[in-house]
Amino acid sequence: MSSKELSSEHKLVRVCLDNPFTDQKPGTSGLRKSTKHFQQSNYLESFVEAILQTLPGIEGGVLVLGGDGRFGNKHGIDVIIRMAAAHRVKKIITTVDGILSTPAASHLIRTEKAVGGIILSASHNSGGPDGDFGVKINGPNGGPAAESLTDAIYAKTTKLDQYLILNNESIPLDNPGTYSISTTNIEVINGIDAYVELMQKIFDLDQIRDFLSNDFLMAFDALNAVTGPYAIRLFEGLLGTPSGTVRNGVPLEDFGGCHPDPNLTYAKDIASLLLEGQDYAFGAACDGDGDRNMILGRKCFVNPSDSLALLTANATCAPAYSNGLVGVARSMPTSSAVDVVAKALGIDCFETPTGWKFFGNLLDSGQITLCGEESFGTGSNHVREKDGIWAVLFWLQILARKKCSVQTLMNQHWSRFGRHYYSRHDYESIASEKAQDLYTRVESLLPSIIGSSFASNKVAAADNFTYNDPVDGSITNRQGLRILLDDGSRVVLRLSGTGTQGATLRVYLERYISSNGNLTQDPQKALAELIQAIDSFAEITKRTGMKRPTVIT
Ligand code: VG1
Ligand code: CO
Repeated sequence: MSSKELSSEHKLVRVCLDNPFTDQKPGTSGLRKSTKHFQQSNYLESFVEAILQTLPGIEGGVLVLGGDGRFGNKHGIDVIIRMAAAHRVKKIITTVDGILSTPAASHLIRTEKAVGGIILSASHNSGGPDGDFGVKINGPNGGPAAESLTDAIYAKTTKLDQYLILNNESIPLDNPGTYSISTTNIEVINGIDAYVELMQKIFDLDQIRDFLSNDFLMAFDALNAVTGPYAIRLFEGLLGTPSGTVRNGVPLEDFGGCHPDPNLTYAKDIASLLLEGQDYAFGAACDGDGDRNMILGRKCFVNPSDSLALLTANATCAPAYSNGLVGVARSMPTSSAVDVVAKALGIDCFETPTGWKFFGNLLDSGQITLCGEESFGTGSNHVREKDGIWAVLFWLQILARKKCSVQTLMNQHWSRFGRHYYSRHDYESIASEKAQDLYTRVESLLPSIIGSSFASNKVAAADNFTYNDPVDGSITNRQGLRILLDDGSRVVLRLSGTGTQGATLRVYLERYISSNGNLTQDPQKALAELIQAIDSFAEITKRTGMKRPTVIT
C-alpha cells in the first residue's frame, strides 16, 4: 500500500464565477443532468462548493466519496478531493477506480462515522459523453439527504460567487493507498470488501452455495455498471457459481452502451434468457449504482411490489431477520401486496412518498426492518439505501431454504394472500409543458369524480397524496394523484423527478384479486379496464400523441 504526502505546493485558488450559479433543485436523489451540462465550466465545482458549505461538520469531518464508474467519475473524484481538502475535511475515504455502489457507500458512511457522502452517479440513467451524470448527497445516517438539506444546498448555489480548490497532483486511484494534502488525509480503499463482509453477516452463504451447486443455474447481469465486481466476488467467488454467471461484469464509462436500468425494456437480454429460455432457474440485474434489482425466475418476472411482499412473508429465512420484523414500509405508488402480509404478521406497515429518503426516519427510529418501492428498490435496516445485490441474495436465501422455483414461490404466496395485479406505464420525453398541463388538469378534476364511475367501479376517494412523517411530524404534500376505487383498485399519476429529457409521466395501476379468484392472468389483461379508463380520463394519448407507453413494467 502506498503512503505519500502530496506536493506541498497546494495553492488555494479562489475562482470567481462570472455568473452566479443557478440551476434546478436537486430532485428525488441528487442533481442529475446530461454529461454535457455537467461539463460547463465551473458547474460541477459550484455544486460541490454549495454541498461543502452546507453539509454540517465538513471541516474536521470524514467524507465518503465514490461513484458508479461512469464517464466523469474519476474527474469528479479528483475535483471533490481537492475542494474538500480546501475546506479542511479531516479524512476522505474513496475507492480503487472510484468504484463504490450506493448501498456500499451508505454502509461506509455509517461504519466510518462520516458526516456524509458524495456518490457520483445518475443511477439508472445511461452514461458516457452523450449520457447523464449526477451527484448524490448522503447524510450522516448513510441515507439520501433530507429535503431540508438539498433545499439549503440549492439556496446556496444561487448565491455563490467563488469556490475553494487546491492545486495539487491527482491522487492515483489504481491501488489502495493513503495520502495527505494539507490537513486532509485521503484513504483509497477497496470499495468491495466491507460490503461483502456485511452480506456474509446477513445471509447464510453456505446454505445458498449448497443449493446453487444442485443444478440450480443462475445468471446475473451487471449491465457494465457498478455491481460487476461485487457480484463476481459474491456469486462466482463465495457462492461458487460458474465463471460467466455474472454478465457484463466490468464497469465501463459508457456501460458498453447498456442503459443500466433493470427492467423488461432496458435489461432485455437477461429478461429473454429467463422468460424465453429453459436453461436458467434464476436471473437478476441491478442498475448503474447498484441500488435497484430485478428478479426473474424461469418464465417468471417478479413484480417489485410482489418482491417486497414475498421477502416480508419469508424474512425469517435469513439469519439477520430470523427473529422477525418490527415493521415494514412502502412508497405510496407501490402495490398493497406488502400491506396484506404485514397485517397477517401483525406488524406495522407505513406508506411514504416516492424516494428512499422518506424511509430514513422510520429506519433510524427502529420502526421498520424492511422497505421498498415499486421502482425495483428493496432494502432493510442494514444500510440506509435500497440495495440491489442484497435483494438478490435474499431471494436466493429463501429459495435455498424452501428448495423450490421462483414461480412456485410466487404461486404459493398468491394462493395464501391473494394477488395484487400491478403495472407501471411510463411515458418518457414528453414536452414539459404538455405533461404539466395534463397533470394539472387531472389534479383539478379529482374532487369532481368522487362517487362517479371509473372502469366498472366507483371512485371512493381521489386526492394528491400528503405524507405526515410519524417520527418528526413534518408534512410533505403533493406527492402524486390517487384515484382509489371502491373495490380496492387504484390508479396513481406522478411526474418523474429523475428524468433529464422533458418530462416523464408515470401511471401506476393496481387491482386486487383474492386468493380464490383468477391468480394467473396476464397483468396487462387483468388491468385492461383501468388502463383504458385512465387514458380516457387523463387524455394521455390525446395530449401526448403517444399511442403506448415507452416502458411497461
Ligand atoms: C425514480 C423512482 C423512485 C426512486 C428514484 C431514485 O424516481 O420512481 O422510486 O426512488 O427514481 O432511484 P422518479 O421521480 O423518476 O419516479 V435511483 O435508483 O435513481 O437512486
Ligand atoms: Co440507482
